[in-house]
Amino acid sequence: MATHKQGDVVLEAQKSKVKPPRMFKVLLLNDDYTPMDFVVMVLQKFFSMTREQATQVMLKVHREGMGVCGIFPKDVAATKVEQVSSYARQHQHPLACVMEEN
Ligand code: TYC
Repeated sequence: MATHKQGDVVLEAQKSKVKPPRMFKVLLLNDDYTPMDFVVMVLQKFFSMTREQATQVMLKVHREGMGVCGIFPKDVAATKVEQVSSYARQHQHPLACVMEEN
């Protein structure tokens, strides 16, 4: 806000202080042991994918070594990584899930 000579008050545009949140990719890594069906199930369960979407992502990971499950704010990404890792451990599969800043 600036006050001019005549006492007029002028409202000046303020620079926005709101920054977009840092976003993180959640990635699945390939391995030789986790069954394909299990990976598809994980993608449906924790990333709300359809069976068709989940199959595409699983095959990409299988062929290319890694693939993106989704992009989320830091706390959400960390929760997904923990949920997937814990679920894979419970089922004794070596499936690895990691996050990296987008
Ligand atoms: N490579 C595994 C197999 O041949 C399948 C697999 C896909 C494992 C994706 C992990 O993140 C993964 N059974």
